[in-house]
Amino acid sequence: MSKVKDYIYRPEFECMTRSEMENLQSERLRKTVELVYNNCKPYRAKMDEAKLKPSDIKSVSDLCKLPFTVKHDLREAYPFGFYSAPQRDIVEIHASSGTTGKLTVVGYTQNDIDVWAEVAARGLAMAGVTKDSIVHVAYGYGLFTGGLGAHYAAQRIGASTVPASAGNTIRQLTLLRDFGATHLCCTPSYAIYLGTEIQKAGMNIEDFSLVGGAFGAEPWTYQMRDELERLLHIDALDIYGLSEISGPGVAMECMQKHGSHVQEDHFIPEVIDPETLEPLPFGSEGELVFTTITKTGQPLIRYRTRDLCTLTSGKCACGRTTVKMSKVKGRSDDMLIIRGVNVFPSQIESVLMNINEIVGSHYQIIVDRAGNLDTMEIQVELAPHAFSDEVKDVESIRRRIEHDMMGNLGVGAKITLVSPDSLPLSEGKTVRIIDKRKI
Ligand code: DLL
Repeated sequence: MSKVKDYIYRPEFECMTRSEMENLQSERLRKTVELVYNNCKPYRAKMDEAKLKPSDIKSVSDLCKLPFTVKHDLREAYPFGFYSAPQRDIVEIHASSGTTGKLTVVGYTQNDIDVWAEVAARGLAMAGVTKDSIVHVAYGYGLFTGGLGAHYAAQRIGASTVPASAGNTIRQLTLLRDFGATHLCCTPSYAIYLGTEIQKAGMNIEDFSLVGGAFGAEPWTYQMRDELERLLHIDALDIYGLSEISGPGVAMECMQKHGSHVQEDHFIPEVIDPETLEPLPFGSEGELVFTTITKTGQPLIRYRTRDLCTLTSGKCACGRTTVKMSKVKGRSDDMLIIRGVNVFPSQIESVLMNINEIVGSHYQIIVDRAGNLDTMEIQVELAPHAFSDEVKDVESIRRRIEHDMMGNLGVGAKITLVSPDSLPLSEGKTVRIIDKRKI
């Protein structure tokens, strides 16, 4: 029997009729387009190039006229070139990995933090979080949006929030049990890990008070949900988000456990064909694109997430009418998510390029899952001149690379040095990534 009582935090928005929603979206879209055209140079340039004026955008049906935004645009404007607000109005800055190791920066006004807290609170309400709940946040705090996003959501609802942050499993379990946490927020793989460690730590799940949790930042399957629910005796719900749009809470699964409701009065979702860039109808799988319509610090127009999924419309059995997105089925680029941390192969390459004892371009990344935790091994070829019989020399190069990787990627990787010319060379596209995880 389910222990979670899903309730609708903001029925006036989450249960709107389609025409009410479209009217609201149209009004907010017009304002946003006006705002970015007048205040954000890259958007003015994009719209001028497309020969568009803000007055050409009258309703959501005009959305398809607007140009797309991609991660590369944000990187080119690094750090603050995508702001639509003056620096003095930005109250918080987050960042996530960019394709070349340069961070993708997101500036939030107080309004944007309020929007984020609101949407994420709607999400936690789906997991039954109320003022009486104790929410243990084991997402990392910092530039990553997981920790603070879940934190803002729990505080908005008025729950007791435990900002545990990531790491130190025994301490996490002790806090969870002793503080009587009712809800856990962390990556699904870490939650499973916590679950499997309970017995090993000499603890008993019966002594915990957990009923539910919001798990995301990385793709996970229905099978993982079953495992997580069995291990922790909870209802495990999916929470989706990305820093560029706001953070966790852009969409969240309700207790129907079949798709995540997109908070579409704040973020308009579209699914496009990643090749032709044409919008696809509901029910078709494609790349998810978002337009923010209430943010003021760094609103984004038609931002290509690279996440592949399907959108569906219609009233959900939970009572909500907002569009639902399926679980993310993969990505249309080569970004890897390792224990919730985004990693691009190009970041790894740029670290390797700076180490002259190795052949920086000869490497292979092997991603796997040990138990339920992601592992990453990077095999790199030593340059002939560095190839020595002295084990200690080789070991010191290996440790240096491991250290630099950790510093640059924010997640550990096992480095294996191999002899020159031992990695497979392919005729066509080099296979850099071997992902053995079954997701
Ligand atoms: O991962 C925000 C977040 C934190 C979401 C905590 C949920 C919970 P980024 O670091 O910018 O932001 O990474 C965004 O992570 O484009 C997806 O590829 C992936 N992702 C996030 N949530 C999910 C999910 C945060 N529930 C990128 N399922 C996104 C699958 C997810 N993938």
